[in-house]
Amino acid sequence: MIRFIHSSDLHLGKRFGNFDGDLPSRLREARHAVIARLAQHAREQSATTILLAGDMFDTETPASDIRRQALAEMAHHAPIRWVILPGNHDSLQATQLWTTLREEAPDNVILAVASRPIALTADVVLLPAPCTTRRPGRDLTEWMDNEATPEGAIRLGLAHGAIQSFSEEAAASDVIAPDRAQRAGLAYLALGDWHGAVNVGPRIRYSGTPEPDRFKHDHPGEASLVSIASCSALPEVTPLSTASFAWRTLELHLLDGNDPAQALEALLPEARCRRQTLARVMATGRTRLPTRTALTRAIESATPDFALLELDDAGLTIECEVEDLDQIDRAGALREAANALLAESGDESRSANEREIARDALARLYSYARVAGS
Ligand SMILES: [Mn+2]
Repeated sequence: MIRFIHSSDLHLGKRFGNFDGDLPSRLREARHAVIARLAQHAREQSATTILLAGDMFDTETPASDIRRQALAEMAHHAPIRWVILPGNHDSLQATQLWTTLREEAPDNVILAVASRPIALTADVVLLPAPCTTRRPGRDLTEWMDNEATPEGAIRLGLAHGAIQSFSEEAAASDVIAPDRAQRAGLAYLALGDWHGAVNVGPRIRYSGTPEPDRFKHDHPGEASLVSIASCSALPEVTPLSTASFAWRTLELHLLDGNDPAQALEALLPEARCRRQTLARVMATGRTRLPTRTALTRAIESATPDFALLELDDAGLTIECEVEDLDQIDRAGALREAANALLAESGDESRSANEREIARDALARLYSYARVAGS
């Protein structure tokens, strides 16, 4: 019997350079804080071991504070054991990183840096497949098929990479055989790389990242609690919530006549959660310029509540009536600019990006004109 926590893709030290202000450091700090949260779950659930299936670090050269503070936090939670697997972001090619980790790792941290079995207990053997390079170009789990272990032992696999071409970033030649658990007689294959939790089969699973780092997956951060009774028993998997930030894509469908402020408010999470929420509002539907302006105002008014609030209006069609353009001006240079932007925003011979720029500019021109005229 073994009970452990499976996690991956902590990406400690990730810089989040595409965001402004305090947000990058808040997101970076949240990734570090996940270590303590995983340990707390392990204690509460009587799990003895935490398997990290690759990409613990975001880069091959994490800053020394990132590395040392992570190891100090892990040491603090002994006797819980941590197993760290090199992923594609922190592969074995980063020789300096792994040499330093070997010198600094506390006793309760196991570095799974070789394709060799590691005895976790008398009857549980871990078969790790560390990433040798960023793009290994072959299935690194293949060796597990022929590796003998004591009779009746529970065989656990640990690997990082794609099982299909839906990987975060690996090339197709790196694909892990989706039936590896079956072929290698594994009770469970713990995978990392995909940042959302995915059950690939009864014995093979991506834990997902414990702290989401992008909008793509639209899935709360979690880790997997895994209990296995014997080498033939099916693993029992329970998700554990681990994230401090939520990344949410919210679809706002507008029709003209809708009050965008009301529609937005109905969509947004409750006030207290907003500080820890990054939200992207995807507006769709059709509106006229006044509604579009009211939507921008509603977004601007809610923005200070959030870690991040963005509007993506690429799917929103602006219907423009002459009377709307009349609000900008009845004639003259501004009106001509508005006419030109309206024509560009609907000109199918232009790229989607050009049309979007024209649409945004027209909406801005309208809102400036309204402010100036009011
Ligand atoms: Mn990753």
